[in-house]
Amino acid sequence: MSFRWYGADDPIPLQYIRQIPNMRSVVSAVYDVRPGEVWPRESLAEIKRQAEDNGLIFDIVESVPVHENIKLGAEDAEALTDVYCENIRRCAEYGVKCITYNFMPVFDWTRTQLDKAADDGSTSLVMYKEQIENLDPLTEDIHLPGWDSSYTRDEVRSLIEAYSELGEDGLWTNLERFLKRIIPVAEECGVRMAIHPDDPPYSIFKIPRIITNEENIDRLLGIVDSPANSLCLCTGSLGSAAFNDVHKLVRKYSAMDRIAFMHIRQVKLLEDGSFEERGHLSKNGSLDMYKIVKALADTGFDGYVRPDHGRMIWGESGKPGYGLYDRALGAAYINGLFEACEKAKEE
Ligand code: CS2
Ligand code: MN
Repeated sequence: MSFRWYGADDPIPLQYIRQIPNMRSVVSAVYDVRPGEVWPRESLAEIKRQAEDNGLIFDIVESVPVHENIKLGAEDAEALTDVYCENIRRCAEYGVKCITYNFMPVFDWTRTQLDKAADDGSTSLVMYKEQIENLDPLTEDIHLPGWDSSYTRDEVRSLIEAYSELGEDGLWTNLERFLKRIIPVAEECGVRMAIHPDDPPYSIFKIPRIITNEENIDRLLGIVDSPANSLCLCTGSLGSAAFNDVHKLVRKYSAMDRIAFMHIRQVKLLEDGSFEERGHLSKNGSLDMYKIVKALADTGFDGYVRPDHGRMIWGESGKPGYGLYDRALGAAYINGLFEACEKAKEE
């Protein structure tokens, strides 16, 4: 069981994280270095020291971001991939066993609102289709929550144009080249690379997205058939599209030992394809959490787990999706499901 921590700027102290029952690992990263640069050893040493001072282990990184020029296959892609490999080696030097990353062009997750209030007064992240469909990043200066605000409108426009031209095939080619370079390095230093699925798992604004469904995940895992080329299976991300049967995917890839890291979170799919993040319980959303955890227990999963995003509850404020309280409730719930599933196997 692990918990994401944003380092010194995170309002949640590691000491509180440690107090969550069964908490083992800190999921963190070096946040003050831009993609494409080498992470200073001192920064990694500092995260490790702080984790250990608080009785926790720093063995998961989320994320080492992939520079856009790698995804675009630009001239300096190879040099940037060398830097990436060096970062894998450095993380390993400090005890990291799993590195999460994603291959989403330009933007990480997409939502239209980060504080949608539910009936009980809790707030959560949502993505409403009609709000997205009315936006055009090529003509408007849009700032969706969570998107890298350091891009100017012109930069966003030229990136979007470059990716539309590249298309899915081009993106696959560049992912393939990247994996063939990084996976041997990861293998050598005992690290499992865990790719996070695209969130949501379909194209937005005509930007190609490829880590989206079973067929594409099979293709990804086939590029380098090694446990070092694995998934960060995010139930909420894959579950934001009706075509993904999440517990089936969990069972399949866990049985193949290709899940290094589980992000467990609930999502409620609405009829028009919109979705809302919800509390972790099965009855709160579209995903059957019992079936998901049972699939892991049945297949002998021994990778990392974290409660992914949580709602904001009990008056907490902070980074949307990353408060303490609801993620801690999520961890407690996931712990309970695991205990029940493991004990049932012994009976
Ligand atoms: C996501 C991503 O899981 C999450 O919290 O919102 O930001 C995720 O961390 C990255 O896509 C992993 O590279
Ligand atoms: Mn996730």
